[in-house]
Amino acid sequence: MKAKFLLLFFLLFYSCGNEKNVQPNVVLIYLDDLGYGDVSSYESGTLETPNIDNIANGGIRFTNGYASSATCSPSRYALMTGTYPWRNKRAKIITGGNLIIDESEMTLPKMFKSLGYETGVVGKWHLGLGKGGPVDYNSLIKPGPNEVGFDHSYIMADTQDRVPTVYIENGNVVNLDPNDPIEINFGNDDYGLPSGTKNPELLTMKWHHGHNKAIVNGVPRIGYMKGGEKAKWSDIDMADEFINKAKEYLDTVKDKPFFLFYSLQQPHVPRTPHPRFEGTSGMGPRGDVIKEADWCIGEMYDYLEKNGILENTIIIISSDNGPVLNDGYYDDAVEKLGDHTPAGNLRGGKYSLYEAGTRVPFITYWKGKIKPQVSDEVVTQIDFLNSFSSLLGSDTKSKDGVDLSSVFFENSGKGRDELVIEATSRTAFRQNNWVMIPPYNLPATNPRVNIELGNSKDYLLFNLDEDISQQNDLSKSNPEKLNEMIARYDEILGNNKKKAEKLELE
Ligand code: NG6
Ligand code: CA
Repeated sequence: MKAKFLLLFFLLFYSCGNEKNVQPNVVLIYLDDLGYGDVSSYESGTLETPNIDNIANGGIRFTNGYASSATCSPSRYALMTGTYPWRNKRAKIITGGNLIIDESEMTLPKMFKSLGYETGVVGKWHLGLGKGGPVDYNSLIKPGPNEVGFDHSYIMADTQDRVPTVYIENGNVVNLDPNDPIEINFGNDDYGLPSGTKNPELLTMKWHHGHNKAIVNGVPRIGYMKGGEKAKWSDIDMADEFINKAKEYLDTVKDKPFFLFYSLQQPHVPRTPHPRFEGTSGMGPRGDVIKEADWCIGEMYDYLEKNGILENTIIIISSDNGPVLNDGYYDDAVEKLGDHTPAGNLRGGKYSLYEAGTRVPFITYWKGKIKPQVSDEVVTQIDFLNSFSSLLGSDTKSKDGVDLSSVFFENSGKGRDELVIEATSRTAFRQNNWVMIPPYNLPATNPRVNIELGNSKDYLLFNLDEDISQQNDLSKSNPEKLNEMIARYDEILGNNKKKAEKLELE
């Protein structure tokens, strides 16, 4: 009897211990417009990010880590679904639009949920809300994050520069007074709040392009807004709000396996650091909000450590697209840049098919499991779904993901051989160390943001091994490689091959 009891006890103990090992928590930290060179451990630039570096230096720092796209919503779509965004016509930058993930689609949080995880998202969403037309912010908003796999959500709908400037918790606008309903529009219906064009005297931040409508907290936004006075967020407190809400959520789930998507708003415009971070970078608000984001990441790390769950938590840090300085406001990002290089030695930036559009900081960390390493393997955010699924013993697979679990979590194995990258509906192809950019009959540079987009009348071909900054086009000198890549690219894209002449500059 006693022996049986002991055996049972042993089995129970063993299975619990074992289960813990195969069900690590996951905190996916995602930044908005953070460039490859904005993180000091990436050994470029002059901005110091000690908390990100601490995680990068204790984990795997990928030097060939990619977002799927050079803008936000498509990258987030690929991150969540493991599907190339160019397969989904709606996966474009969202301005008040509907949810671009189909409720029937497999998602990262759904995969975790199927294994018994608690799943939460705190921060920027930008994957759309509702369906079938304009969203009514005055009743339960769905479908949204809670309908595509998250048990809990505390989000900003689109971006900090778009209305409505309110938080949404599990489908309800936080602090909404029913007697002061919210109305917004992105057309020409000028109502409600004073606007940037009509009331420049009310501005504390000036607009450069776009961003000339509803003024909230002195900052003009994209879109008009009326109502919702008590629900409006405070921009300078947004970083604190998100980290506090993330911790509050973790307080409720920390004893179970959990997946948290912690999606920071920095350093997207408008850059509104809390006063305690003002001036900390010497680079104006863009640098200051990166310092602020770095502090938030340190807070998250400390939380996990203090609660005794750091060892059993995988931390991922990445960004949804590359860097931009002037993205629509005069905020000294250009003037105070100094020697800092947000894109590192990569060409282009946000919106670009050149490397800096999609190659971003990319870090995996698992204390005691992952050994510190710098990896040159090609990895993408599209691969998280398949890789976590494989790590956790699930059969779930996405359409375009590759199982890179050994590369991400075991310091072994090979990355991708090929990858189609996307930038505002244009696509290009990376194969091993080669990049081929097809012709696009569009301006070479977006003059408003001053970024080279990778558009050219002819094919471009680069060898990243020898030419990481994409200065030497080899399309004429190596037609064999070019043709080989065009053939494979056409094969992957199939019917999705874009007609360059149909595209417009977004
Ligand atoms: C663009 C905005 C830009 C930024 C971007 C979305 C204008 C002229 N430009 O339309 O400021 O908000 O959308 O950025 O309005 S993203 O990182 O979320 O994709
Ligand atoms: Ca972004």
